Amino acid sequence: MITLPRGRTLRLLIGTILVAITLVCLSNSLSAQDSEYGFPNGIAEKAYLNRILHQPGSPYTRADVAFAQRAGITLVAVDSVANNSDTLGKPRVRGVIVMLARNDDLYGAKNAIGQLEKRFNHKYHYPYVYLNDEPFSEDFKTTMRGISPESDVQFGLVPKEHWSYPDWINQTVAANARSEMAAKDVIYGGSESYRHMCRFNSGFFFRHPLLDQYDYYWRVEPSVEFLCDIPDDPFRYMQENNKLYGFTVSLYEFPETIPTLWKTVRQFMNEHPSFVRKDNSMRWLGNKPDEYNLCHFWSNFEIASLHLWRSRAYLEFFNYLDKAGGFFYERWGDAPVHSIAVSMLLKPAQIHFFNEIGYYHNPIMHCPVDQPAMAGRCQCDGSETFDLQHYSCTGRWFDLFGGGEASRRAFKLQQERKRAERSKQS
Ligand SMILES: Nc1nc2c(ncn2[C@@H]2O[C@H](COP(=O)(O)OP(=O)(O)OP(=O)(O)O)[C@@H](O)[C@H]2O)c(=O)[nH]1
Ligand SMILES: *[C@@H]1O[C@H](CO)[C@@H](O)[C@H](O)[C@H]1NC(C)=O
Ligand SMILES: *[C@@H]1O[C@H](CO)[C@@H](O)[C@H](O)[C@H]1NC(C)=O
Ligand SMILES: [Mg+2]
Repeated sequence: MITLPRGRTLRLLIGTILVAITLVCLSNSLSAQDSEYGFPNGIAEKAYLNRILHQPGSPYTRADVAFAQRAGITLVAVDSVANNSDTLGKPRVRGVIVMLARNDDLYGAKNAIGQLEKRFNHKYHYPYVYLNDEPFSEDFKTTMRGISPESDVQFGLVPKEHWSYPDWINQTVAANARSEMAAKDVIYGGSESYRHMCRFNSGFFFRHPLLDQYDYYWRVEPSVEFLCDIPDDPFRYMQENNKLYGFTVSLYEFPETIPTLWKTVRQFMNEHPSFVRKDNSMRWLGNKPDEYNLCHFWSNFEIASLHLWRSRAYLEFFNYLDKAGGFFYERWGDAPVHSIAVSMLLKPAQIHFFNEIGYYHNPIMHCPVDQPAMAGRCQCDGSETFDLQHYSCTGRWFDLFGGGEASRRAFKLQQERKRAERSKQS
């Protein structure tokens, strides 16, 4: 509290000086934003607000602030809702489509991006970033540039330190773990590159310099399919609605791949309670704190905030898991790692189910069921969607946090149709 001195003139004078100082500070910070982002006045303020808004893990400690300063990030609570829907002049959302791929994924990459272009991006021209742990071939680059001629397309090499063993990993132990898992037929259990890939997607992709300038990313894998026209811009939706993570499919993880993951997560939560949101979404992960129900968002599709992963809370979480060694001694996937973090760091309203995006990654399909609203826009049958089948966790999501009425209706239709088919046969 500042108590102003008695005496009207003096109070007025000091008041005026305080106001003037505030105005100078404000205009300085605003013009700094303008020069950094090159937007006209007003819009710059909003874009800037948006960028700093999307930092999970509030309220921040002094250490968070110091960390943010070092990292060049400004922190504000993710909960302080700014109205971003006034997008007069529509500054571009800093969104990017990202694909990690190998040179021999070219055919699948071409297919997946071709569909995304046709369904969505030919109208928006969001840029593409392709990442690879080896240099992309000229053939890959030429072909992928040709698929999206109107978008900026960049090809990046994953730095070695993002795709190799940290020094605390005993590689003999890791190799033994791989052969044991292979012997037990655990999916990708014997693969070394798959483990580097999962660790990279968990802890490193968002640090690639080609992504520095972006706020949101859409992860696409080779050979996935986009089954519906996407008339609205999902990136803009995320930005305007303060969403930080978007999914289409959820399901149960193979328990053999993550024997000690949950134990490690619980240890992290005990040691770092300040990173765990009080109003988090962790109910989705199970009814009892000591048991993980294996639910996770299927991370081969993600539309999310890059700042979510760049936050101190997430980086500490990732480092903790990485030190525990489970990316190599077990086969921790980026899907459960991302999903557990999202559930811990975000409240349900910050997580979005992208129902309208029809999506297929072998062997699972998500198809929007809000028919006939989607009629003519999709090449899939909504009643065949995975969402409410027994191996999906999306029904649990609906139960806990709402939504999904249309999905439930379609599921009922599906059951009725199957019953009718059965009775016709008998
Ligand atoms: N550059 C590179 N990319 C990889 C490597 N392994 C996997 N990827 C990419 O990482 C992503 C996930 O790999 P996938 O093989 O699709 O793994 P998955 O989705 O769990 O399994 P399936 O799709 O069922 O095979 C895809 O975008 C792959 O192209 C690798 O060794 N090098
Ligand atoms: C946000 O602003 C827009 C335009 O100014 C207005 O139409 C809309 O109602 C506002 N939304 C909220 C939630 O305040
Ligand atoms: C790595 O593990 C193997 C097998 O358990 C062990 O013999 C070896 O001493 C370990 N190496 C280091 C550097 O700890
Ligand atoms: Mg895949």
